[in-house]
Parts: sequence; structure tokens; C-alpha cells
Amino acid sequence: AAAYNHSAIEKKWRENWAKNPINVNDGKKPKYYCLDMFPYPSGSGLHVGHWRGYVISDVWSRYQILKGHYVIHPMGWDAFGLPAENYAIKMGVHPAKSTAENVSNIKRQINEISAVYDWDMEVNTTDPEFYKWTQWIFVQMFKKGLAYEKEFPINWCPSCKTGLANEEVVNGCCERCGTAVTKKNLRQWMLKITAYADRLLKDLDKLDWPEKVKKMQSDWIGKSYGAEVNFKVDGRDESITVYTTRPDTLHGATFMVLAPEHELAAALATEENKEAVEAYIYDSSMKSNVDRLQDKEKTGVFTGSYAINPLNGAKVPIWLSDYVLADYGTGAIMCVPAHDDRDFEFAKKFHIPIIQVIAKDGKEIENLTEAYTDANGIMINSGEWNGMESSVLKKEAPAMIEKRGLGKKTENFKLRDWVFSRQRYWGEPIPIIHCPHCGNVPVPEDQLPLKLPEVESYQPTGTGESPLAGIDEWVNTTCPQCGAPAKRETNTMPQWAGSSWYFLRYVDSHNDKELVSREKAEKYLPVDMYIGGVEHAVLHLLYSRFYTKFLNDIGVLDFDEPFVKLFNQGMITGKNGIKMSKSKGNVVSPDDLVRDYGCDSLRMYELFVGPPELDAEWDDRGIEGVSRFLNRFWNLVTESCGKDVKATKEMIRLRNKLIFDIDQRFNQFNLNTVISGFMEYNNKLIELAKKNGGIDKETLKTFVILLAPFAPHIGEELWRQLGEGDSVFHAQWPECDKEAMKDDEIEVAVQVNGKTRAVVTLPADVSKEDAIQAGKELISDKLTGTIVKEIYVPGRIVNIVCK
Ligand code: ANZ
Ligand code: ZN
Repeated sequence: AAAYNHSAIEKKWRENWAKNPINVNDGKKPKYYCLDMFPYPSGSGLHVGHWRGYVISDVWSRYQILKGHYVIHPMGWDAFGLPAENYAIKMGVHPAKSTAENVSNIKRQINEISAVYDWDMEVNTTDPEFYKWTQWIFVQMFKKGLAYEKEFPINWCPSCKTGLANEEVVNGCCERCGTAVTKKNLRQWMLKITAYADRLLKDLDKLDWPEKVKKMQSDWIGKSYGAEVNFKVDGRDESITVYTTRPDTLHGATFMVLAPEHELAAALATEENKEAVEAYIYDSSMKSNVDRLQDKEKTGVFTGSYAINPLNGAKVPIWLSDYVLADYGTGAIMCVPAHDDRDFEFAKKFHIPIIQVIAKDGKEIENLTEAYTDANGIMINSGEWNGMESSVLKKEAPAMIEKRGLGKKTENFKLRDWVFSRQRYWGEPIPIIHCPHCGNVPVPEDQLPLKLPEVESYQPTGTGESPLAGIDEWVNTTCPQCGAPAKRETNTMPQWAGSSWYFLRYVDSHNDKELVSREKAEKYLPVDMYIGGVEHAVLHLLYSRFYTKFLNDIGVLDFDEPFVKLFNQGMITGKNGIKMSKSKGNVVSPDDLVRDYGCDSLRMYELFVGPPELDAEWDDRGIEGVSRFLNRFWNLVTESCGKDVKATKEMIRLRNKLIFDIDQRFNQFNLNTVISGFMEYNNKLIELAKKNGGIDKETLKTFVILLAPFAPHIGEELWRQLGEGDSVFHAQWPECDKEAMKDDEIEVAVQVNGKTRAVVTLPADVSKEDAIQAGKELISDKLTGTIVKEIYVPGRIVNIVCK
């Protein structure tokens, strides 16, 4: 038989599948939607790390095809936004041009994977026919009051020269370029994602997602329960409302802190504190939220004013400090230094009294050296609350405070509205016209898409305006409502706008009337399996859920969660776990490996390197092992092919065990152990072939079907060599016969007083009596005294106890 020639068979089957697609929608098969997170078409192309996710989603898709599904497995390009634009600026070419080049280059590379993508569904977020709908969604949100304008200090990246969403600031730095983020007061378009906070949190329960990701989302949404409590300002009419999750500690509130931006901050300053207060307010305005929250020494300033603790009438000083954020809760807090770390540090630094109100076993600590943050204990120094269990009081206090008219029970979210405008060129223009008479008027829907105009200079201006603001003939327009001269909005949408809904478009990508037809949405959506990196846990994955819920609310979709199941693959790294990147010079290109070992070997090796959910270090040499396996399997099949070997019991048993093991591992996403399983069973079959002069066809065919999702070309080729006329992907995924899987003979240890004396081979279904009988016969010469007990541990041990 001919030797395994990967280049020849891979070329042959790729051409064949192009003509005879294996994944056909006959309208009868149930659908299965398996989605990859679509890539940014960057200039550096694909390395072996990118392959991993695409291989995982492809083996899963092919598995679903074999299980009788019509699989929706599309691919597209997330091509707007900073990465494409920064690249374009660096290379000195227009982003439209470089993006198109990158797309065609990456598409060629992706095709090397031989995945079953349906390119007829392809989308590109920069295509006007696509972003027409991105803009359309914005207009619908605007009409529902969910897109609104607001001026406030936002996160600003001085290097990318654009505003950023909270989600795009990581440890105080720009998520894209790593530059420290500052603040800038800018007029912004905002999306009211907070209107969906409760649903975004609650519906996490519906999702079959990694717990880790769900936790990241729920932490980000950050719901907390507590109370708003009113403190009267001493000697004045105003009162200050604080938000607290710990109203049980109210007796321990020895001071208050307002955010420097609080509306009363300046007004509360007494004459002698005025100068210091104003200076402090100014200094804080120059810092970002992240700076302010970082663990640095606390700063603050006393206003000179006092407030009255509503429970016990104590006079407490009012301070300003930037550790209190203006946009969380009410922007003012009551400070309980005995039980809160930040308050403790602040009180120590500024010599403010500390009163302990919760104590373990009710015993007060003489000199607190740190805050007692455990919410369990007995209330002390708390008037009528003394003696209560604090964890109980914590739950009851909000209602008690509300009942006594001191405030109200309330809840809060950490989630903020989404800063949705970018002062950059390479994005979807926001389809709004500013009219001096009518205010903000959306571009009429029949005029969408509002195309991004061609510009000479697309570099960010740094002025807080996008480069679009410099194109007078584009900016100046007329109001669609009253016809008066008006100006276009010049900000563009963020990177995430297109990716928040692209997965909906794939199933109806040529529809020029609707974003997606209701019929197709009902038939093909939502996504059954979403595969991609974990870095998107709170950005893309949260935004997509929000968009889906909104589109559900306005009747476009009949479901409100986009991704039923989520799988996050780990990263492939270079040596010592270092991320693969051009700048580190450790990028491994798939091209040479495909040439030398074939696509099938590389696909399998991508999975073999380790559990798919974990990071794995790449080592080129490992691919040899996979390649050797494929060669040996090839030889086994081709040598048995013409021989018509009869199936032995052992072959049948092995066949069923193989099905059971592979299917189970596959289902649990233990893809690396699927590959090692193939290797083990291959070795066993080779042994059997030696004994029997080959392996029966049925067993070989079974192996080939199981292997095909992983190594589709060799799978298809061997399937045909085994005499089949139709594609292996039209075969049925084999089912395991559990009876046939059982070993029919077992080896049982025979013991005397717990010591093994012999081993006896017995039928697998032997009865207790027969097993003991056989065991006794075998060791009769070793029995002394009288038998007091006979024990049979099924399938393993016969133990005869003598005295
Ligand atoms: C008194 C208190 C006593 C508090 C105690 C905590 C512990 P969540 O919602 O879980 O993050 N807080 C409220 N608004 C704030 C703001 N704008 N900036 C900074 N801190 C703020 O926590 C809410 C708690 O964080 C509130 O409960 C408040 O401090 C503080 F032993 O009030 B607490
Ligand atoms: Zn108008």
C-alpha cells in the first residue's frame, strides 16, 4: 500500500469538499450554531496560538455535523477600532486599505486550518452594509432614551487620544496600548447599560458558562444592598445622604467623607478652611478614578462643618477625600473607622476618634490596630442595639432605618453607563444631527448607512474632537426634521459596537431590509457554543448580552441571551510561558509545520499540547509524535484494507471501548485526552492486527469516523479506501454497545488471610459461589486449620480466612 502522503491527500480533499460541501442545510436537520470570536485583522497574521481556538471550534463543529446537525459555523472580521487604526497610522497607509489587505491575508491563513466555515455568511464590521445595522441599533436605542449625551470627566488615553469605557481601563492603563489613563471633561454619547443591570445579573443563572466568567460579570455589575441615610448638617438647612451597606454600624460613624465633586463640597467649607478645600477639589479633578482607588496613602481635607448622626445625635466632622467616588452611591459616606479599612487608615492619619460597635463575643478591643471587618459579632456601644448579633442586624437595619424616617432601604450597582463615543476616525459615524432648533435628531433610517467619509488626515487630533470634525462638507448638513442648517455628530462608535451583535447577522448576512429576519433568527439563533479567549469576560461578552436583551425588547429577537454555552480556550505561549508576539520574537508560524507534517498533524498537535482551557507552552518537536501516530494508523488501515479480516471478540470489545472513551472525553471537552486515547487504541489495534493478520473493517471504520473531526483529510481518505462512496462526515457518529464493551474474562486474586497466593482467570459474569469455589481449588494445598470466612470482592479478590 502507498505511504501516507499528507500534502497529496490534503490538497485532494480540500478541492473535493469545495465542490461537494459536507455541511448542508436540508431544512430538516436540527441546527447547531458554533461560533468563534471573530478576529481583528491585524497586520502580523496568524501564529500557532491563533490556530488553537479555531481548531477547537472546528472539531466541535464537525462533531456536531456527525451527530446529525446542520452546523452554522461562520467567520468574519472585527475590523473597526483602535488596533486597525493604530496599525494603519504606524504603516502610513489608509486604514481601509490596510484592513482589506490584512483581511485577505488572514483569510488565506485561516483556510489552511481546513475548518468548515461557511464563507457565504462572512461579515466585516467596516462594510457599510453591515454597519448600517450597527447604526440602526444606535438609532433605536436613541429613540428609547438609552443613548444619550452627557458631559463629564471620562477616562482618556493620551496616547490613543481618545476616551475609553471603564471596561477598557485595566489597572489604570489603556487596554490597547498600556499608557496610563487620565481624565478629560468631554461631551459624550452614553449607552444606558445600567437600565439592564438587574437582568444582566439575574440571567447569568441561565447560562452554561465557566463559573469564573460568570463571577467576573457579576462582580463587574456589582450589586450591593444597603441603605441611604440622611445626616443633617449642623446649624444649616442642608442634609447629606450617604449610601452604606453597613447601616448596622451607624453608632460607630465618627466622621463623614464627601467626594471632592459632591455638590456641597465647596459650600460646606467654613471661612478658615475655604482655601484648603478649594485647592483639594482642584487637585482631585486632575486624577483618574483608578488613581484614586489605588492603595496609596489617604489624602483629605476638613471642611470645618459638622453633621449630626441621626441615631445618637453625635456631632461628626465632615471631610472631603478622593477615596470616595462621586459617581457611586450618593458620592458621600458615613465613616466607621473601627470596621472599615479605608476609614480606619483615614481616622488614624487625621486623628479622628474610633468607636468599636461590633465585638467578638461582645468584648471590646482596647486599642484597635486595624479595622475589625468581620460582620459577625455582638453589637456594643450602640444604644438599644447593644447585644444584638451584628449579622442579623446588618440584614434588618435598612428596613429599621426606613421605618424610623432616617433614610431608605436601597440597592446599588457598580456598573456604569457605557461611554460610547470615540474621538477617532476608524469607526462607525454616530448617526445623529445636532439641530439648533430640534436638538439631537437621528439620521432617518432610510438614509442609513451614514458612510464614513474619505479623509486625508485620519490621525487623531488630540483636541477631543475626531478627525471628522475637520471635514466641513460632511459636518454641515440640514436638519431632517425642520430643514434648518445643522451639524453632524463627529464622534465615532467604539470597537465594541459591531462585535456586540455581529453573531446575529451571520445567519442573514445579505438581508438589506432587516438586521436579521425574524424567521431566520427563530430558526438559527441563538449561538449554541461560543469559543474564544477569556479576556473578553466583561467587555464584549457583557455588551453582547446587553444588545441582545435590547433587541429582544424591541421585538427583533425572541430570545434574550446570545450565547447558550461558552468555552474559553487557554493561550499558547512561547518558552517559559511568555506570550507569543512579534516584539518578543517568539512567534511560531503554522506555515512550515503544515508543509512538513500536514494540516491534520498540526490540528491534532494543537489539541495534544494540553487541556484546552489551560495555557500551554509550545514546543515544535512534539508534533513528531502526532505525525508518527497518523502514519502508523494509516499503515494499519491500508494494510488491513484488502484482507477482509473477521472481527474477533477482542476487536469488537476494543471498538466499543474506543467509542465510549472518545465520545465521553469529547463531550467533556477533554480534547487532549481524546488525542492520547487515539494513540493508545491505535497501539492496541496494532498488537491485535499482528495476532490476527489485520483488523476487521467495522472497527477500522469506527476509528476513522471518530478521528475525522480532528484529522479530516486523512479521515476522509481512509474512509474511501475502506470502500465508502460518500463523505465520512455523512456517516453516523457511532454508538457504543455497553454489553459488548465488557471484558468477558477477568483476573481475580486469590488470598489466604489477606495474602495473595494465586491468580485465577474467570468469566466476567461469574457468581460469588463459583468464584470462591474456583479460588479454593487453586490454593487447596495452602489452606491450614479451619475456614472461618469466605469473601468475594466482585471482579477482584477471593479471600479465604482460616484459623
Ligand atoms: C459605612 C460602612 C461601614 C461601610 C463599614 C463599609 C463598612 P459596596 O457597595 O459593596 O462597594 N461607599 C459608599 N459609597 C461610596 C463611594 N461613592 N465611594 C467610596 N466608597 C463608598 O460598598 C459600599 C460601602 O462602600 C458603603 O458602606 C460605604 O462604606 C462605601 F464597616 O458605609 B460603608
Ligand atoms: Zn431641526
